[in-house]
Amino acid sequence: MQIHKYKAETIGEATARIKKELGPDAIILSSRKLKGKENKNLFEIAAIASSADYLDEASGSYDEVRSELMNIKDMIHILNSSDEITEKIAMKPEAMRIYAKMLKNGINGRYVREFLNRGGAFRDYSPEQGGKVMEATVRAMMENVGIHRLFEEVSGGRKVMALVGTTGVGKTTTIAKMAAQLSLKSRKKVGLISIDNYRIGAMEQLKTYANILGIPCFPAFNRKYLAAALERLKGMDAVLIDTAGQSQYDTRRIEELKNMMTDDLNIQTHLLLSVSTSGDEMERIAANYSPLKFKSFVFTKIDESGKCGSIINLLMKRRLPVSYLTTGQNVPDDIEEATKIRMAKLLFNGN
Ligand SMILES: Nc1nc2c(ncn2[C@@H]2O[C@H](COP(=O)(O)OP(=O)(O)OP(=O)(O)O)[C@@H](O)[C@H]2O)c(=O)[nH]1
Ligand SMILES: [Mg+2]
Repeated sequence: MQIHKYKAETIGEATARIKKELGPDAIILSSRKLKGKENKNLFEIAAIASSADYLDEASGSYDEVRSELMNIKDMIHILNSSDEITEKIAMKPEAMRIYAKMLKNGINGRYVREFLNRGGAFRDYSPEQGGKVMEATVRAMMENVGIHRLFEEVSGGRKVMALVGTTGVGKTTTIAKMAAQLSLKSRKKVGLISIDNYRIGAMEQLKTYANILGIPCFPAFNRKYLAAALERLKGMDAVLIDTAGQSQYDTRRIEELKNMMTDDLNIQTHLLLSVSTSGDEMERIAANYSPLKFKSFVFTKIDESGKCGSIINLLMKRRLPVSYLTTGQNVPDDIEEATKIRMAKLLFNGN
């Protein structure tokens, strides 16, 4: 294994040379700022051509070494963007690792730097304090994540909730999961209403779940029907309303939905977003659905995306809490109430 050493004024310059000369599989072994007058502003980076070289010769547990190398490999990503911050943390492996991990999970670089800064990653600390910096960085991120317990007060007065979102995001399935959890586990009286008048078979889909659970289910074609259905479900602890999927660009239909669920009906609305949707689209969906005054986000299809950083990118802009996460197609099991711990793991580690 041949170790190559590079000197350059910026880390970015050095990594560019490493990539050019040693190829894309190059691994950075160490980086340090050189001391002495003649070396002012110079960095020295040691690198090898590929991880295979290193693994052949490395002692100790193979898996351990490999995971360490992957961390180092991630660093190449961030070293490529040689900005002021990168230079600041270039000598701090722990901070670099957090930076790389968060970027890799899709969190916007601007936010990662903000969390690192608040977590103290740019201040002086000893290597042993690295773990603390990581914890403080994750805490700084989590200050922006609110949790909304949807059914907390189900016992005191009836709760009426509508799930809204784009087509196929998982509204009907999520309602079935919630209804099953509430009626089977929490022994609550639950009723369902479908105001999906667009898709053929929409009502049948919900009714099938209602029949399995042995709970009432009504269609509502307009506001009058909706008010009547709510009246019939007066004795319930919770009423869940399934709505038709609306394109975020179809503002007319979103308006129609708003006019149907008038304020006097006391319906709380929650917006479903699939984590496999791009960050920009999530933003647009949240913006275009805002007339419905939704109270929380439900993130669906967590199982279909390795990266969940787009969630925090959205929460930084739209400061609303998260209520539920859905993690698969199985009814009723693939649903989780959002908790701070779960969200921290999801945002930091990915799914
Ligand atoms: N992998 C995965 N699939 C899901 C999840 N939630 C729902 N689905 C699937 O997504 C598809 C659409 O789910 P629906 O519940 O019908 O979605 P919808 O929002 O009601 O759709 P429309 O009523 O047509 O707007 C179905 O195949 C579900 O099984 C999830 O958390 N993970
Ligand atoms: Mg549906």
